[in-house]
Amino acid sequence: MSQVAHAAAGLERCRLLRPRRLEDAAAMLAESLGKGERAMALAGGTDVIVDRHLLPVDRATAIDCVIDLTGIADFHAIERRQVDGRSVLRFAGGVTYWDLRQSRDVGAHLPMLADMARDVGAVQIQTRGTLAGNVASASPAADGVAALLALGATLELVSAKGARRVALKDALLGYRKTALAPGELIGAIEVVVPSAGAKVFWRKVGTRLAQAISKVALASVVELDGDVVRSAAFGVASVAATTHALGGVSLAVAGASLASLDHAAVDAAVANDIRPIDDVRSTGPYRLHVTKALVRQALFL
Ligand SMILES: Cc1cc2nc3c(=O)[nH]c(=O)nc-3n(C[C@@H](O)[C@@H](O)[C@H](O)COP(=O)(O)OP(=O)(O)OC[C@H]3O[C@@H](n4cnc5c(N)ncnc54)[C@H](O)[C@@H]3O)c2cc1C
Repeated sequence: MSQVAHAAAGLERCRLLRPRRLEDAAAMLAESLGKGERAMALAGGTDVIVDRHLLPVDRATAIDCVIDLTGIADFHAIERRQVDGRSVLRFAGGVTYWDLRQSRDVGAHLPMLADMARDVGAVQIQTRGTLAGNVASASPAADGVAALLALGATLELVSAKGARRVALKDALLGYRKTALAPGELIGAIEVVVPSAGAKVFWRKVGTRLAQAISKVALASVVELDGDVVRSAAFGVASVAATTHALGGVSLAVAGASLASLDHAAVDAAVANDIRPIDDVRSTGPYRLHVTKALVRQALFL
């Protein structure tokens, strides 16, 4: 069931639809796009509303139809199940940072995600902003995306044509650009819980914790066989055009023993992976320095 209303969302007039089921949301999006309308999904609005209000009226793109996802049943669900002997956490598309902080499963099995959520904005943002919205916005400074990259997350994309699964690392195509096709919604995000002996790391460096976008933020999951790195996955924010997976660093350390790792070689791999820039929050050289330091902490502490 849906409710239809006319709403003044910011400066423009648009049709507002509020579906109760994800399939209905996908159908509404398809129908609106099929009519040639400009349609978009709205979750917590913490990116959308800010972006639209920052733009001068004449530069804001008119939107014909907004699909409000906040009425979808069970869209805040966090479920844990066993798959091939590993614990998998599934976050429905409406899961907020606050949901992550409150979840017993996250607290018990993946506290790094709750730590990340605690560092996003302040409580007001955490209760509205969603993990899926963080992914769909594809900002280079996305804390949630950094954590999900380190966890090797998979996106479940839903459209009127059906569902497909895409690895998050393959879904980030460039600055604010994702592989979501028009009409696709993020229905859920899944991660495999790291093994008990893994080194799991989160650290955000910014001017202050609350409300500050990061100068650099790093998440990592290092799986070990004794002292040998079986795999190392990273997600780092604010050092490249997209929140970045540091693929070169992962390759440089895989199979090596931590005790014998060449720190200079790891630093060189970091420098090769990222393209930090100067902006209002920091400088490129400082960001490079901090990223190297965080990668060392993640590997060696
Ligand atoms: C004051 C403030 C502080 C902030 N601090 C931080 C911070 O410290 N770290 C950080 O990473 N971010 C921060 N943010 C941004 C963060 O709140 C957003 O990135 C948030 O996660 C986006 O989720 P949302 O639900 O609000 O998305 P919305 O704003 O509703 O939507 C954002 C985009 O995602 C799309 N979308 C939303 N849900 C879906 C879905 N299920 N499927 C497909 N597309 C979808 C929308 O169409 C839109 O294009 C901050 C924002 C503010 C205003």
